[in-house]
Amino acid sequence: MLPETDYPISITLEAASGLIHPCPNLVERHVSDLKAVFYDQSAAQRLISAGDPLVYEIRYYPFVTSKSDMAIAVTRILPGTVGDEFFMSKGHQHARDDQAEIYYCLAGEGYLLLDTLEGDFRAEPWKPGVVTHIPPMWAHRAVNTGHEALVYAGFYHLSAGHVYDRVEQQGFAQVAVRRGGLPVLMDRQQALQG
Ligand code: S6P
Ligand code: ZN
Repeated sequence: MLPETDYPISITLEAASGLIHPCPNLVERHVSDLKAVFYDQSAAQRLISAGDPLVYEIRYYPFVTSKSDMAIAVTRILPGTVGDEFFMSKGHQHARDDQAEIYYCLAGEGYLLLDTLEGDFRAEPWKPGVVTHIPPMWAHRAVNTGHEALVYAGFYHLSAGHVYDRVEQQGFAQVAVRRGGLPVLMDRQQALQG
């Protein structure tokens, strides 16, 4: 007889809404939870004072067995901006240097921004159906540049761990901003200088 945890499990995922059933874990992040990562700190503070809106929510299901620890996390980023910078996830690296992750874009449009924080940067354009492999040690952040919610699923090992400090302190090389009504990527240093 196997332990209870070691039998197959199925859950359901609604691509358009990002809902999973069952959903044992829900995390909400408001502007105040990721204030430090937006380049326009005054705009972030104004939004917090005006009610601190929700930026995104994460629903995740841990598939933990006696010998493995995979998980699925479905993130739904709302449309919006802080100043002219699009709503985005906080961004993190994995604590373990042997832990990759796979992201699958389910709804909406935007970018997956990837940065080694040591000189390499990539922006992967996202629309429904795009699957991106995130190699170990690349910090990753999704940005919603559209008018609807951006929904994506991540597949990873829980033991990968999350490190947010370096992203918070250093930022990514580029930011996604709305200029002339359109989304553009620009150097963060240039954005900071106005
Ligand atoms: C976990 C995975 C995602 C993110 C989520 C929110 O490894 O990459 O579930 O946690 O997209 O991003 P963040 O940066 O707030 O954790
Ligand atoms: Zn991750």
